[in-house]
Amino acid sequence: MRKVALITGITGQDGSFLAEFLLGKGYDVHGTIRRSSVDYRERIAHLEGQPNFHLHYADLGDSMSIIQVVSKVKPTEIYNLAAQSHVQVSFDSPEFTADVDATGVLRVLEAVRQCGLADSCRIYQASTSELYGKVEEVPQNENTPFHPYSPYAVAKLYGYWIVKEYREAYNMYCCSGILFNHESERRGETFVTRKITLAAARIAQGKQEKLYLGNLSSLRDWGYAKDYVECMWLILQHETPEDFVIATGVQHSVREFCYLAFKYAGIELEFRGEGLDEKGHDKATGKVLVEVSEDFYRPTDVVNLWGDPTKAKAELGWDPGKTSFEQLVKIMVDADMAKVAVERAGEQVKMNLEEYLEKGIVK
Ligand code: NAP
Ligand code: F7E
Repeated sequence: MRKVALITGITGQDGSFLAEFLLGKGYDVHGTIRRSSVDYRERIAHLEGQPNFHLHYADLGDSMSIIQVVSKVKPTEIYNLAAQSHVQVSFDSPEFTADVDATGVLRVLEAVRQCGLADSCRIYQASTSELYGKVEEVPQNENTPFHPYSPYAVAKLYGYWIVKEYREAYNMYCCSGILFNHESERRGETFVTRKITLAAARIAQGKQEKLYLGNLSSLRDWGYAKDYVECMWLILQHETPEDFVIATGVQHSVREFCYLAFKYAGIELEFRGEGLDEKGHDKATGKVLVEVSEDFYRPTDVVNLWGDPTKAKAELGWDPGKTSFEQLVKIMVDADMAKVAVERAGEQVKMNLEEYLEKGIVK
């Protein structure tokens, strides 16, 4: 049987892990990339050149490009991961977010129908715990009512419903994974976890003075992205197309994440004060290393996400406890400590070279 996967958003955190996972399972993996003046393909650079790994230009805002790639590749599975995925950015670019995260999903579904693949191609939609937004119950499961609380979440809610509509109207195998936050050493640097681990590494190695954050009390159910992409695949292997909540079932605050990340970087923090006046002090020196800035507060913020992965555990056999919160933070801090050390070594080499050139030691 042909195993051909098409991943939209392959250059992203999840897309890169999923591509590795599917290649390991013997799939032909095709991914869509966007043209940009600078190439940002570092997450998948190591896969390029493999015989069963292929890239195509397409944009979720351009239905013709999607139809073209779907008709050419004829995938047996589509993983629609492409999105404007930053909640804060969705307040600044709400129309673009709606076009890609809402209408973009419709474009993928229609492309599959118009290419005559409705009966043969399974579709995974990257849905999100942000649908629960201003939460109506804790923890959240597949039956919890939605209350989206950002332009991003509202757009993703359309994606969720249009997938359900196509499943029921056209009997298509399409479903949504309602994934809670998942992070990794490949996480974008403006999401709170990565912002923290990178800053902790830089501060520990003398490359940054302070870290400014927004709401420290916000609660999230954070998992490891590598574990979550396996679940995307499991959802599409299920006998019937169904939606699943994917989460660890464990909740922590931004403050706790921050404390642990600095601890792994060798700094013990002590938080004092409240609200905008709260500060994270280095316990050993008393120096303020973390401050709160209003700039990182959102017009409406989702503050109490906590997932209940019972269904995924029972029906997919997925293990939500594979990577603990502590292990996740450690993986991220270790990777950023190494990254900063390499950057420092590079700077030193450059400085030495400049000095040698100046002194005429090398020409
Ligand atoms: P990410 O790192 O931000 O990656 C997003 C991907 O979408 C990138 O490859 C990006 O391409 C691509 N993209 C953006 N706009 C596009 C457009 N107009 N046309 C085509 N591609 C476009 O996100 P992620 O963390 O991997 O998340 C993957 C998906 O899961 C997203 O849909 C996200 O909303 C959803 N999700 C994520 C989480 C999480 O915690 N990570 C939780 C729930 C749901 P460029 O590289 O060119 O920008
Ligand atoms: O914020 C608070 C912020 O930007 C988490 C996306 O992958 O997960 C992600 O969305 C929390 C929020 O992720 C800062 O207010 C405090 O309460 O890391 P984040 P997110 O908004 O949860 C969901 C499931 C997705 O679907 C999305 O695609 O942390 N926070 N201080 C901060 N957040 C950021 N970014 N920066 C801060 O300085």
